Amino acid sequence: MYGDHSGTPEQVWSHDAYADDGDADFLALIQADGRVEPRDAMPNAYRASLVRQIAQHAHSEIIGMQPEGNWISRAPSLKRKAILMAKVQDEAGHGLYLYAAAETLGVDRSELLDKLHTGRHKYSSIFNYPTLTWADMGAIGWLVDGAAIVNQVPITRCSYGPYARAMVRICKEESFHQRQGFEILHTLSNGSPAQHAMAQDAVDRWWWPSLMMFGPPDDASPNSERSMRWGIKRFSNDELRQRFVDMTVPQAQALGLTLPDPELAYDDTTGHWRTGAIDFTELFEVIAGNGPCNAARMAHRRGAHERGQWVRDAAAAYADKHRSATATGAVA
Ligand code: BYC
Repeated sequence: MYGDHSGTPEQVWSHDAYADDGDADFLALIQADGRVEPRDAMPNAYRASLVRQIAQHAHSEIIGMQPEGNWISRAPSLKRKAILMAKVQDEAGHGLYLYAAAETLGVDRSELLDKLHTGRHKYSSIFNYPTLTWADMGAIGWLVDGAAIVNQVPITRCSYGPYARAMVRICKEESFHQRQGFEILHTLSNGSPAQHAMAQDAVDRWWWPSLMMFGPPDDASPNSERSMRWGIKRFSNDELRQRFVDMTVPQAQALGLTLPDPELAYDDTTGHWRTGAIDFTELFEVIAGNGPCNAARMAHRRGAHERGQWVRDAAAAYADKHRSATATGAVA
């Protein structure tokens, strides 16, 4: 029975069907484009793959606060500072929704964070590059959030209900982020020659890493086939990458900026923009921990987690106090 919200999660997670690798009811639900809900029986591998993807996504959101957080104190005006602070706070919120979505699969947030901190979980390669100038705030908003939208809008139709629903609000916020990045670059591109050059330099550095965000090419993507069959992913890595390129080239033209690819050309027969070859060895190196900022990002994250221990202790003590006061009737 799918969409059944009765019983406790523990009761359903110990259900026999949970250990099975995809029974007829589950496959029929997926084929009918239905949504799997937390208390539904699901194959172990489906659950594990969702935990893997949602956790990586959540980790990316909170690590993604670092490159932009780096510029809050140096934003060029009060307005820019307020916008950037709101954006970085949005990323924290996205992490929160996504960790909560992962928890509906029976994992604990502290376990997921521990896996991130000990290098057993990945996060997006894109956040291992440095933010060298203010124009990087524009390039991240325009390219990184632009890529995120293309990748994440299809996840609003993911077969797992809580992940799909979390993505609706995230995508709306990413859309605002992308526009603010475009606006920063538009201002710089139409400013002084030095500002234009700063905008161009940022685009030159962020273009190729943004294309790598979509993951390895389809023929080197071990998870894609099954994730697409199960409705976790709706499009392949290469399909989404192409969609992003087609969307972004005209926007670069509107900005008066060039993309750093001499082989970029419009293909009349397919109606798509073709890029030069992407250097995927760089992606694999960054994923393996050898990008320019991997060590710094992880050290900062672990430090922030340790410094936040008192907040978690205080919240737990407050919750305990509230629980015992409620049990003794001291709180209505
Ligand atoms: N970086 O079989 P594949 C954001 C891993 S948040 C690192 O194709 P899959 C934003 C992949 O995990 C951006 N690792 O995997 C935030 C897999 O390893 P495991 C994050 C990568 O899952 C703040 C292996 O390589 N977005 O935009 O089918 C501010 C083989 O790959 C990367 C999401 O997480 C990478 N780029 O497809 C601004 C969206 N690419 O797990 C913006 C949700 C691949 O087997 N996730 N790997 O050990 C997805 O859509 C998919 O998980 C991916 C990868 C397309 C990323």
